[in-house]
Amino acid sequence: MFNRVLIANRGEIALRVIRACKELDIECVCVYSQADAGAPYLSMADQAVCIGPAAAAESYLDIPRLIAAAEITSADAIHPGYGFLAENAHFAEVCRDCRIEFIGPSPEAMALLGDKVSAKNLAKSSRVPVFPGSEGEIDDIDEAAQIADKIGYPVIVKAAAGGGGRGMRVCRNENDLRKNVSAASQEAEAAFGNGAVYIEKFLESARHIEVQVIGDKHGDAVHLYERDCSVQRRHQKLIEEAPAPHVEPKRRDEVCKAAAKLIKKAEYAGAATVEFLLDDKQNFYMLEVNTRVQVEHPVTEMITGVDIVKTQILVAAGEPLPFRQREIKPRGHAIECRINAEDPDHNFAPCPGPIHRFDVPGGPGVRFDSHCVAGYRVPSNYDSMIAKLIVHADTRRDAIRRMGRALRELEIGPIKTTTPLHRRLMDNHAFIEGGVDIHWLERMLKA
Ligand code: MV4
Repeated sequence: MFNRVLIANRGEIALRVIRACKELDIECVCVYSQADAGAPYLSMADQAVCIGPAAAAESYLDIPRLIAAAEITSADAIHPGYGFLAENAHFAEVCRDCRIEFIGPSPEAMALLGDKVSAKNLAKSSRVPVFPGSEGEIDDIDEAAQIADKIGYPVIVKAAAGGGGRGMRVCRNENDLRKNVSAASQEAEAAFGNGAVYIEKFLESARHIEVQVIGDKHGDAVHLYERDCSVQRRHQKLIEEAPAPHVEPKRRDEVCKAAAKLIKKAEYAGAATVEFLLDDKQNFYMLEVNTRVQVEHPVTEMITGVDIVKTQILVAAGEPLPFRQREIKPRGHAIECRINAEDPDHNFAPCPGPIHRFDVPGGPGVRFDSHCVAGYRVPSNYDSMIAKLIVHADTRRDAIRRMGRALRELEIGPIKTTTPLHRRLMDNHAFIEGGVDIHWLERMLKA
């Protein structure tokens, strides 16, 4: 097992990894930028190392500074959290070259699944359902137009290296397609250094379902069931839950098994998420694979009892998965609300600044993951998520009522947060009914 883990991240996920290390009796070192100096979660690590100024490019994204921090503190592993360098195969490779264990997949597995064209090809050969479209990368616009004719409009152009909605264009006719393919390719080249694009059938309305998976270095892989993340705005998730409501048991079983098969085939060691769209006839289509621990991992932890972050560390250290697929029995229902320092009444404008009041909810079935306390100042340099409120109960209806109760216990001020919006959503009939699609929240906010 590792002696010392360096945490190459900040905020709530840094604290989540600190907690996992403590429970595994592993020392941890947390890096921080000047903007995060003095943050209370840093004193919960065994050591904290300042790695640079507020700008992420000169701190949390600066590979030489992170490696230097690991070497100076004799850390034998690095946990990247989510965001920043978590899905950067070059960083994973530099860690390997420096004989520091990257707590995540090998650079090869990360590159294979991180590229959407190669992930989709692997999915096809693993009988994981995908949208009909181009056989891999488009290199001829006339050929692309032929494919689009065959599958029928609308189609969507996507960047192989994109993710989370970046580099996508919907095409409703051949004119759109001819314009969008070269524009998308140029944009992708500028943004990701990879101009590869592909096309597939565009689905107008769907739910976003994702399967949590985890593999070890001995060729074993299991799934931890699915989450529904359809409540989102501009590709930012607001609410996630598990299990996904109103999914036929047979479909759920198929998609979860398919996701586990995919990462087994990739010889993937670590935690990953396989994303799908679910159409109104309950057909699944794979979108992409996230090769990191995700923000919303707690809802899966709550229904399965598996500690995903501890398991990430164990498998990175070469341990076999400590459970078998048949031992994973989902129980009850979990919901997570993301508490962001944003004003939902003013187009979700970021609201950084000092927090004077920070009253956190508690009681049965409530989990509150946050690095914030009263007296903390939310820096303006990073993501606006300041807390995650997670509840677990026997049924979805009970979980919604419990979330409503917990949201009324939560008081954060004077900065604005997404809390009042979440309170409204827990009383919303369509949300309570369950099965809302990925466009529902944006439609609701306009109305
Ligand atoms: C799609 C799609 C419809 N059809 N692909 C957006 C993020 C990226 N992961 C893939 N995305 C989409 N891909 C096809 N073939 C609709 C979306 C999409 C979306 C997906 C998940 C969650 C929210 C979304 C919001 C808008 C569009």
